[in-house]
Amino acid sequence: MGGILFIGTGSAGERILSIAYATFKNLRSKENCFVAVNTSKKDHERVQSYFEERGIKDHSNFLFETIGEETLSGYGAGKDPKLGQSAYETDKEKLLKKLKSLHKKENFKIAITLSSLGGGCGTMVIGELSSDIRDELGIRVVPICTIPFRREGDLLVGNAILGLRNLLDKGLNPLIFDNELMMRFSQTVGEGVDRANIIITSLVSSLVDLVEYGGFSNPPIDIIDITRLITPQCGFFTVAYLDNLRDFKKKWKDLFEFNKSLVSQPIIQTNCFVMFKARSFPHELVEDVLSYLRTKYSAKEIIPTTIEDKSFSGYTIAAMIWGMSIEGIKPPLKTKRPLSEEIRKMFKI
Ligand SMILES: Nc1nc2c(ncn2[C@@H]2O[C@H](COP(=O)(O)OP(=O)(O)OP(=O)(O)O)[C@@H](O)[C@H]2O)c(=O)[nH]1
Ligand SMILES: [Mg+2]
Repeated sequence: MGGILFIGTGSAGERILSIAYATFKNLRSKENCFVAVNTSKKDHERVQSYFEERGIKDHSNFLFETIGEETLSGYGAGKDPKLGQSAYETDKEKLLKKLKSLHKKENFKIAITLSSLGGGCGTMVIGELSSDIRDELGIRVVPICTIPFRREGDLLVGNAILGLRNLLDKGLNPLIFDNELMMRFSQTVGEGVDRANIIITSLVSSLVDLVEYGGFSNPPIDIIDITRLITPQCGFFTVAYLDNLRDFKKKWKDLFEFNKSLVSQPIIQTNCFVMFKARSFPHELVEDVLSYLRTKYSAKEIIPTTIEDKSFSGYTIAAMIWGMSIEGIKPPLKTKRPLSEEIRKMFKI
């Protein structure tokens, strides 16, 4: 009783959810439930074979829901968010009925929805479904979404803006993972996407840790507390980890900044959740981090918590920070073109 309802929408949402499920055993615990909502049946089959390859025999709490099958015949929504939205509208009643009955059985504490913005299915469905879960199931929702590599072009970038606007219009303020930041690490889009997925799934696993250990943390914390920090317009997350305390004391700030899921600036003030995790975490370092959040991120409200357990190795700081500007996202959410194309456009040749 009282786990997390995870929802993945579209190809990326479903893929990230399945990677998290396969990688972190603690997630699979039966009080959590995973639902992949997609127009593509192929994606569902892919995930099923992936579970098979990984030797995960029991995945009974990972459910597959196909939407819009009548019109889209089980294929993707062709990067057209209108098609994704109408697929959702068609099957919404049936889907919400299932989610309601799951919630009645499991009494979820919170829902976490995951999607990329940019494609046909996930872009609008994440906003629609998140707000329906909030309004009709009465659960608080934390949406997490990716925004496209800028070179993916006007269609995907434009779709992502549409999806973001839809979330904001519904009073949902997502945690954003900017795929573009992964260009720093990778030669290819595929490599960047893999790296992005590792970081997002680690965040998901930290949230599950919070449910598992939150009652023993200092101060004790309930994952629902996080939702009162959510404030416009959007948020980011970051993780800093090292196994050696001496190095960690010197480098945590660089790691914290380098691993941010989004680069932007606070609109005015921010609200922060920060989790410290180690076998035992030094008090003065906690103080340093809190004062850093106050000065660098104009943090107004901070919920800090320390989770200490003999089984933990190394030192981890995981933070989620809301109150960041969408206008201020860097690089801006618009298409990056090769220089030659820009010149041609400029001179109309
Ligand atoms: N981080 C991350 N981004 C992904 C992944 N797969 C796709 N993307 C990004 O997601 C965007 C496309 O979204 P998809 O999820 O593929 O699209 P969809 O919602 O399934 O839409 P349709 O296929 O048109 O129905 C692009 O910006 C991709 O770079 C993934 O596994 N991880
Ligand atoms: Mg797809």
